[in-house]
Amino acid sequence: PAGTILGYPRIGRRRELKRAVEAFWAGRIDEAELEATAARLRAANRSRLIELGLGRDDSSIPESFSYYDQVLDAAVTVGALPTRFEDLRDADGTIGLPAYFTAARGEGDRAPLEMTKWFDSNYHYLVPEIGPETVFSLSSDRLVRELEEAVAAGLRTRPVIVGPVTLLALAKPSDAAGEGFDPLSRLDDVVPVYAELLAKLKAAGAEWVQLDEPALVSETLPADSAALADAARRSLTVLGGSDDRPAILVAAPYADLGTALPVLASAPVEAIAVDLVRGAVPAALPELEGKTLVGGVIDGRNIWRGDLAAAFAKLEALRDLGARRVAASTSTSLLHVPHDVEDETKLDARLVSWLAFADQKVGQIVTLARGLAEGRSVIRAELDAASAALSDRRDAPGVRDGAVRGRALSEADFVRAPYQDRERAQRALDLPVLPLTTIGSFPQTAEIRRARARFSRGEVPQDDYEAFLRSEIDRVVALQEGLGLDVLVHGEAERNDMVQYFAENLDGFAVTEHGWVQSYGSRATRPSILWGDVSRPAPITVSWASYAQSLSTKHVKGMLTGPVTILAWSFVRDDQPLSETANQVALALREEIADLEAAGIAIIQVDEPALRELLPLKKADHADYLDWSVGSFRLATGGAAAATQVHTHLCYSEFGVVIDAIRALDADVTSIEAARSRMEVVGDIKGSGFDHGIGPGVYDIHSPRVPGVAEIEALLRRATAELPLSRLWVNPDCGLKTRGYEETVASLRNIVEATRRVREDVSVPA
Ligand code: THG
Ligand code: ZN
Repeated sequence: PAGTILGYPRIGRRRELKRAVEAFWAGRIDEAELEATAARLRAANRSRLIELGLGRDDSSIPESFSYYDQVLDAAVTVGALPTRFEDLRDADGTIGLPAYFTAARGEGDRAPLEMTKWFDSNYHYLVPEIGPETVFSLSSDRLVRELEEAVAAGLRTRPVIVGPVTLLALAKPSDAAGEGFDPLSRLDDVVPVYAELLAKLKAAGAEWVQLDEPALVSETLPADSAALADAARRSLTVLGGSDDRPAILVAAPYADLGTALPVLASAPVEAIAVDLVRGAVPAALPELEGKTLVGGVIDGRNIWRGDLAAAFAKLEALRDLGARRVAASTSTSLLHVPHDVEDETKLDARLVSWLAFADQKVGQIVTLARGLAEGRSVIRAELDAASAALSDRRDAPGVRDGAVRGRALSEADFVRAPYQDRERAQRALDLPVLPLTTIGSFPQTAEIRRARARFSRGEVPQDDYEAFLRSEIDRVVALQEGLGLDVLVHGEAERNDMVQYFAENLDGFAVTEHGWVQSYGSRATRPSILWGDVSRPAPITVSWASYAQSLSTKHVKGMLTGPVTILAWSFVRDDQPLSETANQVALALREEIADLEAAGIAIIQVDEPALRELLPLKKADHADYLDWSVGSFRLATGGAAAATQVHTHLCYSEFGVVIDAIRALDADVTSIEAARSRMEVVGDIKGSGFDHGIGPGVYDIHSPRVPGVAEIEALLRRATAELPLSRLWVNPDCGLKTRGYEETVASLRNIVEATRRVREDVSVPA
């Protein structure tokens, strides 16, 4: 085919898959009904792609469905199930849906597979566990059945599966594996199972198959680039060497392939897909004869209509490399973008004309493919229309705002008073040893969600809604006072999402109605669209924070989301460097901080849970990223008085890669996740020389389990043994919004009691 996409959203235009999967988990529908709903969704997606112009029978439509996650799909296909789930296989050894979902979500003592970020995206995959004991065998024919389903409907689609190198490179050693075990060492054992799968797909009618090998572009995985490229060469030699297989398309998106590209070019496969949005068109490429080069020129990571003429020019440059054929594609799967901008009836029409969600991107691919087949002149009108939209965007009001751009920054804006001076000034806060606090959000009850939904539908007047929110704050403040916490929060009942809330209250952002993007499993977010220069028309959080503060003599924290996280969890404009956009958001937050201070808020938390997640895949890009990301946080907080205590919160405990950045944030207090790793992270903190306030979490909020007093006490003692008492804080791992009140109150009560016990031993008489 002259045009294709690497994958399509699978959650459904109205999140139908989420509803069906969650209904199945709750026992409201049975497996057959879930399968039927999923089959209808797949059929609807195929029809939609045909309607948009992809071919019925040329393998240009990817078969890229997943019930939960594509990495879990691949692991299950090759039978790489951790031993704790082995007994859940069907009698014939097949891994069916119940075992699949149990591996994803856990059950009783069976811990689920760990979840982590998929490359530098906001999608989370499940981490396979692989050891010397893993027995690889074809254990699911789901992909074969989905192809058969398409064939039966008269279509020839292209099955997509995560390839063997990426599967192993993303895996972690199983519990049974010895020290230093490398999952990639099992490559030769897993490849034959892939070969068997390819033979079955061929027998079922597949003409092409797509192997996703994005691990080849990453420099942030445990395996180095040379080892990954070598593994790719070995696996493709075997898979390509078989004559009982469909044609193979190897896709390695998310960044430049670098030295892995020649390896793929010389492998016995029929097509290679390269990311030409993040990567460059190679200058030359030997050994391409007979191969198809699939140019990923339409950005799969954002929602901009973009420069179609420039995309076409990249394809023309690819043609000069001497491949047999060149095809147009998206740079990555369209998994990262919402379905259809036509569904957005409330967005400004002018903004809509600048946008392309998945379906519009498919339309762009079809256009480019026609241009490749019939010549540039036949698509002139489409190229011109895209260019016109681009220049309309460039000049539209709000995209460039003189008042925002006119502000000059100086070095001093990024620097607060020296930490020692701040520490001294902050003694006026009069906090006890081991101050007790929470991360910010309290449980989002069904009542809160209902009230917000009714307010946003216009069914409840603003005054009533705000009165309801104040009554929530009354309750949450009283609860914290009763428990004996030292630094209180207002609970964030007014926020749907920690990014969307700010997007709704800042100029330069738009929010969507149906723009859902899968985050993990059945969960999704609606990233906001950051389209213009960012400014703050009015204070955002001040009234809630000061209302809460009016209820207590204890300090109430002001709660903000940091600039890097706001960028990471939005679709960000692509017409200027991220650093510039980040500084605009930072300046808006800086104004908010000044207003919070003026309203008497003495402790202000600026969360940056996404600081790690935007870290580029290429090491050469790390320094620049850390420079601007840390810089934007410092710009946001740099105006705070020495006596104002600035907190930050990060949602992970892998201190390693970003410890220098965390230190450079120069927050007075940093809270991090630590409970799941049993406080192991305090060793890393100590080793790194980190010397500001630190709150290693003592309560794993990801689980409904209530930690006991003795257990929390042991964690605290481990922390006090390693870190200076004067800098230690006591808090849960993360916000409490996904927990219920019952377990939250029980857990906080135990945290307070454990802290009381530790304080008794450590307090020195004044
Ligand atoms: N906000 C935003 N992006 C995020 C997170 C966030 N990305 C990373 C991380 N947190 C992802 N984690 C989650 C956790 C829960 C949900 C989604 C992503 C979730 N979503 C609801 C669902 O799918 O049912 C919908 C929420 C809603 O109604 O808005 O539960 O915190 N921006
Ligand atoms: Zn967190």
